[in-house]
Amino acid sequence: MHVRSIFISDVHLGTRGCQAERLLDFLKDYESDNLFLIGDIIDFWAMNRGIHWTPAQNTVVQKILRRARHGQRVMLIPGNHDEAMREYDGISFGDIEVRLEHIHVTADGRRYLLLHGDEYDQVTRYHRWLAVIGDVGYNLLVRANATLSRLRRLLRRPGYWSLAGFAKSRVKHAVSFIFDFEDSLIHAVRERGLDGVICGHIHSAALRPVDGVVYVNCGDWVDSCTAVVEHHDGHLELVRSWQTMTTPAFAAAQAASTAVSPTPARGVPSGSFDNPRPAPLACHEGVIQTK
Ligand SMILES: [Mn+2]
Repeated sequence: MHVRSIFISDVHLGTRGCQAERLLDFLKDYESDNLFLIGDIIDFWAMNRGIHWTPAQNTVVQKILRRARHGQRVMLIPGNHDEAMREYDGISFGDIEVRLEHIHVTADGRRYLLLHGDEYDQVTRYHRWLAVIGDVGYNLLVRANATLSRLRRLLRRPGYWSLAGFAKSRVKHAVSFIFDFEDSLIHAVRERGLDGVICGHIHSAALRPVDGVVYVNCGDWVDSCTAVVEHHDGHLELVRSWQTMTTPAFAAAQAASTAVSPTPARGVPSGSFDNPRPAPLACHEGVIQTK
């Protein structure tokens, strides 16, 4: 499928948790004019503790460089796990532009602020040590999830169930933390008179209108495997990798008509990726008409 733009964040290359194969499948399915990499693409934090670099992760880097070489616009917005790149704001490395943040204008003229978002996360901003401990705990959870997934495959249970996603949706503190993060970003875009924000960082994918602005989070490629795409008419869609992988016909139908309501795969708890807060406008999971 060809789309105008792809937005991905939190790939965490260099870690065991990185689901590079799923990302490669997604990139195979989606071609675009623009590719925005919204932070934590390479995880230098985790690589201080030990590098886990697979051939698939290498291929991810090669595919991205190849897209840039072939005339796609590729922009890297560094996150906190690749903050070393932040020194290079405004510089282009070959065909890849580095920006701390960027205002993207969609095909239908809406202005979205693109940034990783850790600046709006009170935990990483003021308690770096806490963020590092949280990061180690999170990695353990993700690894436990990989084991669980293998078990599910052995037992032939359909779909992909995310333990970390489930835990996040159940833990009250995590939920209020997500709310605080979203609220401060929504406040920021409203102050700046923009139509929305597209960010990452908290590994919780969302695409939701909130009082006149749109909050979009790309999710991650460690746990939920999600990306956001902008279609040629300017509408945004949240793509979940396991859905496009398992049911390509559904993905095509979903792209063709926003009126089609997806049937959640069995065993996938609703609200495990998205915020459990109800959406104020009529928009079914993942797809929103931003017009
Ligand atoms: Mn981050």
